[in-house]
Amino acid sequence: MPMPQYVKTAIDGAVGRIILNRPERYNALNRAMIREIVEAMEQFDRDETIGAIVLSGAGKSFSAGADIDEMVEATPITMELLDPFADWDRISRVKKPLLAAVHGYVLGGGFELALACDLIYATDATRFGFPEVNLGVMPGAGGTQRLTKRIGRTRALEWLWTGEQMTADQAERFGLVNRLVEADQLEATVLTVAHRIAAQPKMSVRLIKDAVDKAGDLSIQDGMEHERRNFYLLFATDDQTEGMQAFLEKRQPTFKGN
Ligand code: CO8
Repeated sequence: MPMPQYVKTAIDGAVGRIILNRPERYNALNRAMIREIVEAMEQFDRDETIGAIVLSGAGKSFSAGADIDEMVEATPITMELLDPFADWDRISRVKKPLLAAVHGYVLGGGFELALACDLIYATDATRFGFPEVNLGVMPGAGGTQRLTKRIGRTRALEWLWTGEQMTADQAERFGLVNRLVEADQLEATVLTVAHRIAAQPKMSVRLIKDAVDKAGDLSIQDGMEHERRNFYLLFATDDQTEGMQAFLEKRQPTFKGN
């Protein structure tokens, strides 16, 4: 794989880190950058030593959205042929927890990238928004769908139509972020959560994400049947034996991740 140009990656114990690294453009997402982000996610997803993946942005902001320079000459045909969203779609196939630590501007495609993550931590000065309408377009990487599912139709429409920026407080009130913290606490906070999750039995974490994802698509009864199959499957793991045995023996469990 060629050296990534727009992202930095790092491994911090059992946590894989992906840092958007195009700060001079507010981490505007060009196609190559999205591919690098997705490939880094997939690499960590395959790495047995990694239990959680943290995404963050270098410089003043998480991301000001898709790279407008790259889109300005686009036509429906060039986009159909380039199929830029094929890479975005790969994000929803990542099985491990994805945590986004966002600050500064989280706009357009940057907001969509954060919404594609499982957990979002933000600073109290973060600004969220979908300004695409101001450019004569609209979100294309899941924004209308994910925002609506999270905050409801009427609220979503107002933000998407006006293109206005949402404060961190509003985002928290709408349930879009897990926690707001001071800027100098963001990295420590998200890493603490990521390490906590990464230390949990890996198959439990994986099948919990799989079951929770089904809650958005399936009827309650089908969702519960899916959940039950995942529950049964966990009884095939050593971590289930260890977790329950440790409880009965009144000791801390030692999980092996299988
Ligand atoms: N694309 C390209 N360049 C950008 C972007 C962007 N999204 N955002 C900022 N930049 C560049 C600026 O052009 C500028 O470059 P230069 O120094 O060469 O002039 C540099 O970053 C710094 O930006 P500003 O001078 O504008 O800095 P300010 O502090 O004045 O403003 C803002 C910061 C508010 C973030 C402002 O730059 C801004 O409004 N940016 C655009 C935000 C936007 O409209 N985002 C939505 C883009 S469309 C989208 O995301 C569609 C997603 C669908 C997925 C698409 C997949 C193909």
